[in-house]
Amino acid sequence: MGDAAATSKTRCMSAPRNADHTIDQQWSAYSADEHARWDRLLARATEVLPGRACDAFLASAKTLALSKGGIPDMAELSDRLEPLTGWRVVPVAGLVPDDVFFDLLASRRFPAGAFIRSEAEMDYLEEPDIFHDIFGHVPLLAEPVYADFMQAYGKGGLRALARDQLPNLARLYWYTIEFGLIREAGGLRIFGAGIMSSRAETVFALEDPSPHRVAFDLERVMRTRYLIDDFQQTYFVIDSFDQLRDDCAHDFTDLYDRLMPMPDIAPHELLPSDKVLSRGSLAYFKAKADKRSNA
Ligand code: HBI
Ligand code: FE
Repeated sequence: MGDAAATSKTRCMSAPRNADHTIDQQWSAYSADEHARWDRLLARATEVLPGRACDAFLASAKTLALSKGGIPDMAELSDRLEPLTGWRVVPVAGLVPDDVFFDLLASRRFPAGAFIRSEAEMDYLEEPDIFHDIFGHVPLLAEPVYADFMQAYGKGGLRALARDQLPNLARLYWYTIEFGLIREAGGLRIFGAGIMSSRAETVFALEDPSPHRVAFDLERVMRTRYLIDDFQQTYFVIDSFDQLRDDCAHDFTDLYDRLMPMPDIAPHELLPSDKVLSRGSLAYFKAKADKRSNA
């Protein structure tokens, strides 16, 4: 197969890799189809965001002007982002090892998959692609408090790895950076990148009666298991990015020790101590489970 026919995924996989796992984005090698796919993904996701995405996300997406149409050039985008918060976006071929991921975040570099999903994966994909990573994650990196939180998370990740406590910290990432909600003056909004880059989950997370919506509590979140292949059964709601940054500013060593003997919490479980903003019916999840058991 010649280069012209290669997909961006195969190009990324064969690109020479630097010691920090970054690669050359090879922006000029994306096909017209791939650029058009980005534009379609962006249009579909953006349509549902006004009144649903948090203010900082919408404002920063506008300030950063992610691309001039088509797949963004990460070096150009980084040149606009860096003066704002010191963050840069660096191209990678796909998932990078945990230690590499945390090292990059700790030095204010966000690794973004350089490939774009195939037509068959428009609504769901297993490995973060450039649309999820750039559209979902990068706008909030222009928000100074969120930007500090992400770096603190990277440093925390390096400490957690050294102590074998990654599962607890990964849950924090999942329920905030990927699937977090925030309470704003106008009402509940999304800020998590996993929701942001999924049109269906954007609507589900805020408007469907099925999931629980519970006030964020660091310990509670760190004990809660999550689903990786469906909408979330519980969404956690922060009051501000200051809350996240301040909660994550310290070393979690004592916290991990305290959590160690405590049982995990199931994704759908509510605790008497929870500050429940809305109790979900779980109807969507029950219907799915019924369908599976009848099959
Ligand atoms: N690599 N490219 C990439 N993107 C991620 O989000 C990512 C990763 N490697 C590891 C990783 N995430 C996890 O360690 C964290 O989500 C906890
Ligand atoms: Fe992500």
